[in-house]
Amino acid sequence: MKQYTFPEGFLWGSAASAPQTEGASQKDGKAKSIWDYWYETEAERFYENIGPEITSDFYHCYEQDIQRMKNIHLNSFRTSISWSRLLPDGTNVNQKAVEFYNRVIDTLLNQGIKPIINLFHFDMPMHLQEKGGWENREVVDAFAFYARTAFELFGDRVTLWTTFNEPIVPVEMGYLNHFHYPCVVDMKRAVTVAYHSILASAKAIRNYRELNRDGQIGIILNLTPSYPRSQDKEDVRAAEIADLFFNRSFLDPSVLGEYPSALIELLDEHQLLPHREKGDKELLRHNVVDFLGVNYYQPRRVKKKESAGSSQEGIMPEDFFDPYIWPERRMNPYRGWEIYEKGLYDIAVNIKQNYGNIPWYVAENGMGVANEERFMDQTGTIQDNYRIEFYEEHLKWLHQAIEEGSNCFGYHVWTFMDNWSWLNAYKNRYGFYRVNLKDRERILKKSGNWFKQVIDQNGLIVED
Ligand code: BGP
Repeated sequence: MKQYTFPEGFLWGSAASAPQTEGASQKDGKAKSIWDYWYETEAERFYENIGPEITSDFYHCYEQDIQRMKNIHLNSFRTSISWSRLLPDGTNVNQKAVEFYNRVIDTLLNQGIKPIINLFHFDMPMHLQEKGGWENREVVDAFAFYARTAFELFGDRVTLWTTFNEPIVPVEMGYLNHFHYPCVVDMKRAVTVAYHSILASAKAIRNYRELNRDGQIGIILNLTPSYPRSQDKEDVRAAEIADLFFNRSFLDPSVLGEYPSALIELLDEHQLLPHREKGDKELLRHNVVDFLGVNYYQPRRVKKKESAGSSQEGIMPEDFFDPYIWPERRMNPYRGWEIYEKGLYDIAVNIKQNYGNIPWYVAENGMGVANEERFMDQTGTIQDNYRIEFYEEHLKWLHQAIEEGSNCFGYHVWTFMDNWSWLNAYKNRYGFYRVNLKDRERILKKSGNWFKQVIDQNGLIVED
């Protein structure tokens, strides 16, 4: 048997978000987010017409759910606050929301589960989207106000905060593709959205530091290591550009306090630079994160541009490279994502070598599988061995990185219980607990028990 022991005090837990778990989307004074609005107007865009109104009903079941977390020994849990629940009109605090988040935070703490609270998980309040969302610089200040409000209300007990989860996703899905509202396809506008998101993150960090709370603040990024098809110069260049657009566009300003000059040059060359104002550079330079959360699901493989022509919508990131299908790749066929465990190690090495070995944790890693009821045994337990294997292989690489000095302080899976997904609703299930859609009953899967053991051992004990 081989042991993979993790550092003392390692955070073992899971991640979630308000819009994917809370439900009660129109209850107790919550205003509409873009998701509520979009579902109301175009329900057919949602998988099986299932929208965000109920999701996994955490709003009503949080107490039992936190007990379930405790039952499998999680020592930490990340979720987000819903901006449109806390500040329905952008200015006045909704007391019902304060009560709810207070109860969630206090219950977690009473159970010995450390809360990590995120502020933005793709859920722009609709009244701000009507003003242009992240395209409008006023929204940057609206976010900073929301962040300050949350720090003031909950910062006495929450000591780990994050400003954004995967801020590149609204850019990619909502402004480069029509998969998230507002379904715009325009790279210039996408760049502005990205730029304003990073300004908003920096302003929130500044507010947090001004309040002098006893805690730390970070950002959660989905880092997709970019691998070139070959060491050929043009393939390598293609991978560098993909890395600039999809990783370094948020990683560098968040951790190093400035954009990579290669990204600025590239955007400038194509007249894509956003409008900047005096003081922006200083704001970024002085408000870097204390730690990073890294979501890792899949790598990005690219080759030099071989296919012809650009799209009708003008220049797009894909004009600089083509996707490359590695003949040896293994896929999660349900989600269509490559499984490449070593990617996690490569991320750790990159953070160590190029980002000052900043403290970081795996903020999401997981495997969504469709029709999991196929794997249910006579006792009703889903035998999700594929998920256990997925986690084990990632943990081995993570362990190696830590052995080599990576400053990783935790591992959070996506996710604790099946929850609602933006594009796929409840098609692909990720949870340690199955959520039965008829009555929202939760049933522990085999992987939940496996994780409990991992936590008890503070690592893996596996056959050599
Ligand atoms: C991440 C998001 C999560 C979650 C997860 C799984 O990108 O932060 O919100 O949804 O991916 O992806 P999906 O739900 O698309 O299968």
